[in-house]
Amino acid sequence: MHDYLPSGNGYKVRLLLTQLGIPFERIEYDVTLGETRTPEFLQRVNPNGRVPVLETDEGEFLAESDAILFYLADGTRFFPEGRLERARVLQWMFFEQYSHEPNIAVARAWVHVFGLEMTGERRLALEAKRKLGHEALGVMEGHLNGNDYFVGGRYSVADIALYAYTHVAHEGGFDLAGYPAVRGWIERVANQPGYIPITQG
Ligand SMILES: N[C@@H](CCC(=O)N[C@@H](CS)C(=O)NCC(=O)O)C(=O)O
Repeated sequence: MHDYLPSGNGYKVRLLLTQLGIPFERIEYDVTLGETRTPEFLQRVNPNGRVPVLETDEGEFLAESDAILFYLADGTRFFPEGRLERARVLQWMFFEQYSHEPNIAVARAWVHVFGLEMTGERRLALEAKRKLGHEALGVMEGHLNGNDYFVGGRYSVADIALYAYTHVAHEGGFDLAGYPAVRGWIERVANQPGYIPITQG
């Protein structure tokens, strides 16, 4: 697995691989040094210059964290069987990639990972990310108020996809105090068998 330890996108894959009991080798890149932008990486691993990328035993390279989750989880207890429920997992994963990750993960990356100096322009951009991030958290809160998990009443890769950056949202300046249902769900996910923290490679 081509990875970067602080990455929530990478963590999604690490967590699922561990919970599935699949041994894996991690190849670490420091994205703050542009190590995923070298000509070799772009040509061999991912032309989009990003991790995580799963390199299979057959020598295939699969990018995009939620696609990797689908690839690994399909046919296991982490992915439901019914047609609508399968689509619902995708619904929450697309929500994660469009409404959640670009705001909550990016705010965290600016503040916590890159430690960017806050110019006036960046402060405004960060405020915009925080506003949209809180909207996404509000949608999650609404769903979890009455549901223990995102799909079908049980833990699935929809939960893994959303958990990755939600449980570290405070590192991007998001206060979860106003989201009690989200906080309860964070605890339920952290109590799943085979759970590992984001800091574990
Ligand atoms: N949509 C992608 C996003 C991947 C992504 O943004 N990866 C970041 C680390 S979290 C990265 O590799 N950044 C390095 C760069 O853009 O140069 C996914 O879900 O895997």
